[in-house]
Amino acid sequence: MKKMASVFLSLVCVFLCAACFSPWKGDSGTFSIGIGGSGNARFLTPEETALLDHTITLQGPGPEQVAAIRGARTVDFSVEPGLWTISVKAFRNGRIIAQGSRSVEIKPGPNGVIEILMVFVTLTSSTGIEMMPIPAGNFLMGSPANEPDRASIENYRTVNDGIVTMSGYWMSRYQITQEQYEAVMNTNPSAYSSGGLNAAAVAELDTSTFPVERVSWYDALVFCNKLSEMEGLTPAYEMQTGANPNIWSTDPVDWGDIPIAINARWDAARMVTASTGYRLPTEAQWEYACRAGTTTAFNTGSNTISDFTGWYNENSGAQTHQVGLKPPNAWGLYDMHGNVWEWCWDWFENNYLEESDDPVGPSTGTQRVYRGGSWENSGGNIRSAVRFRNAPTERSSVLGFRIVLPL
Ligand SMILES: [Ca+2]
Repeated sequence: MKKMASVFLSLVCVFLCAACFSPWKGDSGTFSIGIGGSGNARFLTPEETALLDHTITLQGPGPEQVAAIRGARTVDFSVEPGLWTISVKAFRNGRIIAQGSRSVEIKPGPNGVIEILMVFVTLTSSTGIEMMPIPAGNFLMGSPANEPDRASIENYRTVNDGIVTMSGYWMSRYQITQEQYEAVMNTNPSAYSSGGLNAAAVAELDTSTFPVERVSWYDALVFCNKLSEMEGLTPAYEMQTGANPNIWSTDPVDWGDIPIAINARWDAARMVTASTGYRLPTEAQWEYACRAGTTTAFNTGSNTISDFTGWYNENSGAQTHQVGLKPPNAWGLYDMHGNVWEWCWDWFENNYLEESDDPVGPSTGTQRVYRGGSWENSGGNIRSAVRFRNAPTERSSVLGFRIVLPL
């Protein structure tokens, strides 16, 4: 005899869901799956779930059952009582985002609540760039008035008491390295490399996994779109072509040579709506990921700099270092503090705009923001809330970048 069982994909805590089940009718059976977990896993928000495709597979005493659902949170199965293995995979644009499975005995009638631990899968690009899942959530962006070494440009927004709401995204675990940059751009401009301006400082070292530096904001845009093309993603940036201002293109070949002087056409680059490709973090994405839930001056949970916080002027020996040598933050990201500054998308403005949902900053400006501090800065200047900026043409041995992907 077959029993009906409904699988509820619940993206909130299963114990909270239990109260909202519909009552049993006839010989139907209903159970709930809560997607969540521990360690590198977390609960997805309903907003994130709405973006994902789920494949649910049941294997047991009867024929295998498979359901594919998009965005929805419930699906019905008809299964015989017995021991079944329930597997759930979550996809976005064909890439697996998270997966989990567990075995459960399906009995006639109510089966209660079943939790499936969803472990996030770390994405790795063909060039070896690891991307870590950053959960959706809220945070207080900026620094409190009593934080040492702060500046007024770190003041909280007044809207929503300074609380900023973020969607989930992926962020590269490390700063883009010299070998990753070279694999995409066929050049390594870094000062701290064998052919670089500061080659003498690293004469005995393999710098392939040192952060790339001396890259402009314009260089970073080209890197992002080229990498997206290599990965089969739709590029995130478009700009008017050099030949025809009426045509917008995502192909860096159409953009022409990367300018070394300020260029209005490059400054007018814009995001492609719903693009799936790599991009620079917004300033909000950068600080939210850096903090990883902390509210202290540093993402270690401390207001005091330590040797393990990152590479800064008192421990760097006046040079960059291989990425990933200092401990990661709570979300698995390395070198958010120090080593090299990291370009963000945003135009710089002294005061944050009063936008509290996924802020993207001003629509125009003259300087782009960078974050996190570098090997040459004091501890006070590698804090989570520190903001620096420069012209998008700036190429400096203290300045690199990392990248993000939409969920
Ligand atoms: Ca950094």
